[in-house]
Amino acid sequence: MRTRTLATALIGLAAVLVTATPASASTATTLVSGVAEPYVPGAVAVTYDQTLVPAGARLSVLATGTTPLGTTVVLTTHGLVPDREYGAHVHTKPCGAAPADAGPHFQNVADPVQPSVDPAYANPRNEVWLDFTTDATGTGVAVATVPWAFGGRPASSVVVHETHTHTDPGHAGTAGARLACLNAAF
Ligand SMILES: [Cu+2]
Repeated sequence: MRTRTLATALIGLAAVLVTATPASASTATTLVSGVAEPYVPGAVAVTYDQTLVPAGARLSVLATGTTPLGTTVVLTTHGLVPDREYGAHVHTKPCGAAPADAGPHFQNVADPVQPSVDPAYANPRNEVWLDFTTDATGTGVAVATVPWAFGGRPASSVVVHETHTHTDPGHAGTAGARLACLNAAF
């Protein structure tokens, strides 16, 4: 509950800061919120499974700029299936018509072997994992902090998956089907 309150406050604060920042000023803060819909060109949030991510569900992501502590990413969801586990990660490419279009996970140190299922690379310190469990109203919150910056490298979306993220060799980083995608240029 405390995490959820903090996350809500952070997103509110970021919204104020982003709104108050002139368009010409650069800001390292990312704040995107979208309502899930079946794919159409230009959609901010896309659902690929309307049973598990109903159209109308809201997905929001906030990423801080780099601080001495690294980068923090907050994901909030509303309108998902209540009391259910989901996985989520930052992916490299934007959302597309097909779930696979978002590409692989963003990795700070790229695994030379793709797809990456080696825990040495596919782990929550080298990738941004945003797994969450919804509450009785379908609201979910996840916070991830990593000790590095995106630094302009391709990191263009958050994908919501079917299960929490696996960690065992051969399956590390996988989390079942891709249910939804939020475009967010980190
Ligand atoms: Cu993923």
